[in-house]
Amino acid sequence: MTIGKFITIEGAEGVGKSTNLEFLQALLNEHGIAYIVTREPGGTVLGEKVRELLLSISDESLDSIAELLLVFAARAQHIAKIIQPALNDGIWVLCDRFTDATFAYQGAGRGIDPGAIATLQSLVQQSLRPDLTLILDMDPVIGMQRAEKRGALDRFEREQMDFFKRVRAAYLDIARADPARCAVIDAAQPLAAVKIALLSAVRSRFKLS
Ligand code: Z5A
Repeated sequence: MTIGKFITIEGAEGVGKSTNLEFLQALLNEHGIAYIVTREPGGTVLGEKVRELLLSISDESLDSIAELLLVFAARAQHIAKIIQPALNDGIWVLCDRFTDATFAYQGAGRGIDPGAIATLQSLVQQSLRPDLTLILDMDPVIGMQRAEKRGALDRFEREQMDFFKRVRAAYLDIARADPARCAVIDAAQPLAAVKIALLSAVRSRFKLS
């Protein structure tokens, strides 16, 4: 049995991850490839509870290290219960955010040492890394305008613009450091152009027609 492919999609607020995931699913359907779609934080019963804790507004502010550990606790469960079993069965995994988000949000955003994040990454993931990461890149001012149109802002979306600028810069740094894994897509283009760029990155990476 061939192991499945692990594709992650990343970017700051409102870049269109959910919208573009649908295009990706259509491509895999065309090729008869079995896949699951999942997300972080989330993907399991425990992970969805953690997601609620992370996104909800509370009177008690969340300590950054507590936030980091919650993200990795959810990830450990997600890998053990969903991601690794699917990959082992030859099923492709499409994941809305993964550890690059931790380097971007908890690392660059909150200022946590990336070395500490890398240590947790090794502990929780061992050798598991995405085969392809699609980074949707856009000026965070536009992204926040899109996010605001959707209604009430969550705990992350209430951050200041500087936070989102650091997040964006971190994603671009990650892509520069690992070009074999990452494809950066200009998400400010009209959706039809984003779709073409995204699907072309996936097709060329996995030699799909
Ligand atoms: N987080 C973290 O801190 N650390 C971690 O390790 C992980 C996560 C894994 C939840 O993520 C939060 O968790 C996240 C970081 C933190 N921060 N926040 N918030 P999330 O992925 O669930 O949250 P999100 O970034 O807000 O994603 P989203 O709500 O799913 O948005 P999106 O998927 O990027 O966008 P969308 O819903 O597809 O599109 C937004 C709107 O723009 C929508 O109306 C679209 O129709 C429109 N759109 C999309 N593309 C276009 C184009 N090209 N043109 C015009 N309009 C467009």
